[in-house]
Order: sequence, then C-alpha cells, then structure tokens
Amino acid sequence: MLQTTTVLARLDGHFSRVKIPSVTAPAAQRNPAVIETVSAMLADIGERGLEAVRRYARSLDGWEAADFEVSAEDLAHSGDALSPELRAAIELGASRTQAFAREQRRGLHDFDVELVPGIITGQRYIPVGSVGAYLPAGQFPLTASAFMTVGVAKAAGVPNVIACTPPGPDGKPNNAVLYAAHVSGVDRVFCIGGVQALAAMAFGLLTGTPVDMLVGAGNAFVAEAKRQLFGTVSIDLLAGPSEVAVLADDAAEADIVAADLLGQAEHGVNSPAALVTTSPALADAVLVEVDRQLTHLSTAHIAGPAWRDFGSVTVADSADVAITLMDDLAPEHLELITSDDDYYFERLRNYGSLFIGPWSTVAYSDKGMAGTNHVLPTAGGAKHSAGLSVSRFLKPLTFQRVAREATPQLADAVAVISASEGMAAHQATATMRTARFESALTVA
Ligand code: HSO
Ligand code: ZN
Repeated sequence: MLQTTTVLARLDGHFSRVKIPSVTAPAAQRNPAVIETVSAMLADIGERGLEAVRRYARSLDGWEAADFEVSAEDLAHSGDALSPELRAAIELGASRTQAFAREQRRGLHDFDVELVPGIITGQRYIPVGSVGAYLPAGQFPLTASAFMTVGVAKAAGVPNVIACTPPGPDGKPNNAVLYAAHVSGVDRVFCIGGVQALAAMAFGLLTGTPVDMLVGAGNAFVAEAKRQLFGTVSIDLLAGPSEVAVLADDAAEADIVAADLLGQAEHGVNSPAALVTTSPALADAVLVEVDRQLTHLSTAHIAGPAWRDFGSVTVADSADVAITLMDDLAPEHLELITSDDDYYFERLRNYGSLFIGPWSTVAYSDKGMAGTNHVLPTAGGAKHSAGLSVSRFLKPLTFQRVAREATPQLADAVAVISASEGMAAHQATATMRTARFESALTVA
C-alpha cells in the first residue's frame, strides 16, 4: 500500500458524490476576526482619511517615507534594475495579455435595433472611468497581476488606472511589479499594502477622486476589504487560495501531472490541488511522483502541507463521471491531459480557465504568456462566474430613441400598467404624450 496522506477515492458503479476537500470555502476569508478587523480599519480610514492610512502603513508595512506615490521617474526606470531577460519577459506578457483582451473587446458589439418601427433601442459599451488595481507582493510578487488588471483595464479603454502595491522587506515596492504595471499603461502607482490600500483608493484619498472599481488579488484581508467595499465601488471577484485540478487518463505522464499539481500548491499552504482520473495506474503513479518531487522542491515547505491538507486524487469509473466530478469542483484552473481532450472540452461547464493538452500548463497563463487572464473564480465560484476579462471594465449601457409616430406602440400599454399599479405620475408621462400625439402637438 502506498504511503500517502492524500485522499484516494474510487467510485464504484454509478456516480456517487465524493467530498473533495478542495471545494470547501477558504477558511480565512470567512473568519469573523478578519471581518471585524477589516470593518474597523475601513471605518477608521473612512473617518480619519490619510492620517489613518499612514498609521496603518507604518504599523503594518513599516512604511516611513513622506509620500506614497512612486514618482513617474522611478516608475519609468523600474525596469533598469531588472535583467534584460526579465524585462523582455515582462514586456512579452504585457503585450500578449493586452492582445487577448483587445480580441475580447472586438467580440463585444455595440448595436442599435429597431424592434418596432419608430422604437430604436441599443447598447453601447462604455468603460468605467477609473480603476484601482491591487498588485500583491507578499510571499511572492505576482508580476503578471499587473498585466491582468492594469493592462486589461487599459485595453478596455479605462482612462484612469491607478495601482497600489505593498513595500517589500527592503521597504521598497518590487521593481518587477512596478515595471509590469508601467508597461501595462498604469497612470499612477502608490506603495501601500492591504486594507489601507483598497480603502485609500475607494475613498479617493490618494488622488482626490474615488475609483469606480477595485480589482486584483490579495490575502484574506484584501479579499474581505473588497467584499466590504463592494457597493461603494465595483469589484472584479473575491478570490480565495489559488487552485488547480487535472483531469487525466492513461495518456498522461505522471511526472507532468505531479509537477502541474505542485505548480499551484506552491501558492500557499491552503491551495487545493486535485487530480481526477479514469486511470487507477496514473493515480498511483502521481501519488508517488508528487512525494518524490516534493523532496527537492525549494517551496516544499508550502506545497507539501498544501498537498497534504488540500490535495486529492480521485479515480472515476468513466469519462462522464470525471466530467461530473469536475463540474462539481468547478476549479479555478483545469488541465485536460487525456487521449480525447475534445470530448471533455465539449462537455465541461465549470472552470475558471481550461488548459487543453499536455503542452498547455497553468503557469503559461499565470505569467501572462498565454494571453488569458489569471484573475479567476476560486472555491467553486466558476459555477456562477467567469474570471476577469475586458468586459468587466465595460458597462453595456442601453438607450432608446422613440419617434413620435411610435407613441401608440408604447403609451397606452404603459398607461394601463401604471394605472393598475396606482402610479399616477408614471401614467401621466404616457397619457400626456398620447394627448399631444393625437392633437398633433409637439413634445419639444
Ligand atoms: N495562479 C494565480 C496567478 C499566478 N500564479 C500568477 C503565479 N503567478 C491565480 O490564478
Ligand atoms: Zn499560480
């Protein structure tokens, strides 16, 4: 028997629900202590403004400088400290992510339609006016997050995009993160972390104008701050720990599957990684491979506990059972490594982003090289939501233009409904127009 700490569940006969630990909601995000801390901080910052932001920046981030803003000059030169290879990789990721976002934009159509003669209705995609992006730099500085938030907002045509990123251990913002924001077209960057950063952007404390929308991932406090600020501003989504799931059969190579599972387990000790396979042999081999790779992974102190506590391997009796399990899991990232990937592609309904075939690995999207967005729903959120995309920054605003001669097509029915509701003023708006229409008067 294999020495393993993961779950190996075999589904015999027809489908029966298997509890996979990774679908449980991220514990920290629902933590009452987090909720309370964040609401106290938001109230404090709401009341005392920048003074409170400075106080939190000092106590939580050790921030000492007089000004939070990264000067335009420092931003422009943020790439100087980077190796030419890293600079080039950042430029490539930024441009590829924006190219994909522009393609998404092309897929969104404004339209005018004359549903009934004289009644023209339509839709125009208008970008939100301003966006505040949070660029995390905690345990790992996720360089590509700027492509996904700042870059995609810019591709949507958002005129004003600001970003906040926390100071690192040296008290300075991460240069790769700054350069990624710069090449993605950010307007202004501030070195502030966590709840105080989101509050400062939402309340307009940094630029004098509150942002319309907050985007970007962060820890449990950042996610909770976004949840509480939702309504005051719009948000992208509430992300929990990053997840990966692999759906594989005998065609998959165990070392590749194991590497890809650990490739996201590394995000944090509560990052779920799930394998669902129709192959018992692959399941066994992957369990061995994960343990083997963990012995020489420099981030095994994170990925190991994540795999132990949130890893799972499930053997499904058939492709369709595997699909049902995956749709129930609704993972943030889903890799397909099977002998008939298209069979699954055509049937799967719930995933943040899908990686088809053994050559498509999650990190390609994570780091911006696939062009797709890595801000994706976690904890089963893919059942009801998609990840961040250019459309989230665009409001499909509707309009109507009614011609005089169309008045009978609307006014009588509106008057009847309004009268039945007792809404006399509504009724009057229609009957006054009917009266003018009938007496050949003009409205203007
Ligand atoms: N997997 C993360 C994104 C990321 N990972 C960036 C590494 N770098 C959330 O989708
Ligand atoms: Zn990742």
